[in-house]
Amino acid sequence: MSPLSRRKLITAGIVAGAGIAGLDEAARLAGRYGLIPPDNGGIYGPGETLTYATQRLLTLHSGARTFPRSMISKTPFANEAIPRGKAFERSQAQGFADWRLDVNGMVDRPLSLSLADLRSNFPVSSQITEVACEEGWSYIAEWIGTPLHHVLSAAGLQPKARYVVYYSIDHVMWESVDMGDALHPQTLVTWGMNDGDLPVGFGGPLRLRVPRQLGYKSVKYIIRLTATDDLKKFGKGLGSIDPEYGYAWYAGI
Ligand SMILES: Nc1nc2c(c(=O)[nH]1)N[C@H]1C(S)=C(S)[C@@H](COP(=O)(O)O)O[C@H]1N2
Ligand SMILES: [Mo]
Repeated sequence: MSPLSRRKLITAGIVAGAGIAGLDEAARLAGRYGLIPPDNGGIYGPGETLTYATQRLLTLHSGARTFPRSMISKTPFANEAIPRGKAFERSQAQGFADWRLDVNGMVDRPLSLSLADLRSNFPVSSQITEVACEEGWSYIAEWIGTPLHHVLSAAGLQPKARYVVYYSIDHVMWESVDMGDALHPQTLVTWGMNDGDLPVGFGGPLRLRVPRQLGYKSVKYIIRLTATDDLKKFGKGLGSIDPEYGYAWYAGI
């Protein structure tokens, strides 16, 4: 059986399971195929599992929509909900010369990369994609940076790693993605936007853009990437900060 038809079959099984025996049965089937998201408890849990499992089977390799240059938003909206904090201000005062992106966890060679390292020692990629907030607004911009998979290969990502957890310098925002998104070519360690450096309002000097998911997965001011096989060890074990406030860990669009 080809991988595609197998995927379709598993999807059909999960969806049929949801119809016949309810969401719990769907969750059980999803579990058999390793498609359980970390926020699978509580009343929304089975629904989250169904969404994640079916999306993953259908769209693992698909790309986020990209736009022509003419559609770049003239007045993009920078949502600055969480204060950046003192550590950010200290680094900003030095023009971010001391900014580091640490790469650790399940890697053979932990890294501590400066902005200059990222800009000159890795392949550069750009994309024109949309940031879509869960609150309904969105904007389109060009994002320029290093695909995350290059950074992970340089660090010697271990085959057993299943997720990448990433942190903002504000010590509030942290998120994670599975390897489907971590290794996807559009997932970008971003240092440029439109025609220049990534402005502070939009996450500069460094932001992880995850264009296949809602805006909150695109954490601004990133300082650390941790590869892991177990999200239960992080925070409340729900995969990221957002599910602690009732949002889905998997926020595919
Ligand atoms: N560090 C940090 N990253 C963040 C946020 C934040 O408050 N702090 N907000 C998130 C949310 S909810 C959204 S929708 C997007 C907004 O992106 P923008 O500021 O470029 O508009 O950033 C995400 N990344
Ligand atoms: Mo958001």
